[in-house]
Amino acid sequence: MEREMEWWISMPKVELHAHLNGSIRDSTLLEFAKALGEKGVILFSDVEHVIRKNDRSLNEVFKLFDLIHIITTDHTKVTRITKEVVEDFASENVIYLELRTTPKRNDSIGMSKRSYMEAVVKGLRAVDAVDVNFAPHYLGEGNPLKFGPVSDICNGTTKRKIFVRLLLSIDRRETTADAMETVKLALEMRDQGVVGIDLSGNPTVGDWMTFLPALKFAREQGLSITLHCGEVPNPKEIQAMLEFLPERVGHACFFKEDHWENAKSSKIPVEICLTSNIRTGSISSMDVHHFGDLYHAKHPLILCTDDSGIFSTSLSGEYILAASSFGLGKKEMVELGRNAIEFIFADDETKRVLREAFDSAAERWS
Ligand code: 6MZ
Repeated sequence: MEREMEWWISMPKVELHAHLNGSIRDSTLLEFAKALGEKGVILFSDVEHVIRKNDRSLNEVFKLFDLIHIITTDHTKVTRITKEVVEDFASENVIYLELRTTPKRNDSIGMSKRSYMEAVVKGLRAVDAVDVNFAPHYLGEGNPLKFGPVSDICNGTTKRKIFVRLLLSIDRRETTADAMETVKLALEMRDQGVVGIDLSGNPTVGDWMTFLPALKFAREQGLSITLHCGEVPNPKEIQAMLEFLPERVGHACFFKEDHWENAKSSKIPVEICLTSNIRTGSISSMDVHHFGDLYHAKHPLILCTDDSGIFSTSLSGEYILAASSFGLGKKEMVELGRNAIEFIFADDETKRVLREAFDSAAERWS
């Protein structure tokens, strides 16, 4: 059993839908909460109970995020959680990570969206357990962080390596001006690994049209866009989002037949978060999850964690869950993992290096 788990962990993987503040280690969150409890800012016993709870409705998840943001939103903590989240993904052989986070402003502690993001980048630079390649221009000749053979990456003899790219999230509670500020920041930070924009937040709140001017501007300027789409039933919004032709969508739990027709004919890749969908009740059980239909229709899809901390999962765990629920073998799962490379927002050179990494892994296993 343990060897089986090791196999899934050693398989190279690509993670494209991971929210920074949803991917924090429980131990770190509890440590921060305890410190704030001692200062009298929060009541630790109440918070501990909420953090340790496992089954949450979608609305409860967003209440938890409000609490998490109170606990984590200062520059030093943002740097620490970024470092740990990257190390955790790398430790299970995620070789390319698109990490998304909502730039936050908090005047009372002198935090601007920009300084929040600088703290994130500081976290990427602080990682020492693995080699992190996060800025595209590092890919030039003689780049010390270029991938060697995948055997080096996976056999533990040399430092693991991971590519990290950033997506800046717009929260559905924000205004058009907030969203525009986020897009402008993303453009300014392209040389620090920012490759796209995500629209997320409580799907029962706000109207996505509020963000359309900012999303259009992002697209004009060459940023890629992924939208949380159909996480709750909202047929009109789903239709309009699909017509916008985002480069990817997340979740797609409440698509109706005509939405699928549309998404399939446009070949819009879907980020699938199995555990998240089941835990939040968006999908009632694995046997009715749309992964099965999409997989058999050969529609582009990518297995992702969403919030590995909140839902106590890992990307290896999501691969195991998909394989066991849909009767897929390791060969099919490696193929699925390799296909994800085609839907990343990074450049062609990065894709080429990642394909090489997968192929030499496949050779090693055959
Ligand atoms: C929609 C989600 C989400 O940005 O502070 N987020 N948005 N659906 C989900 N499914 C469960 N999970 C996370 O990370 C936390 C933020 O990501 C979004 C929410 O806006 C949440 O506040 P950051 O790093």
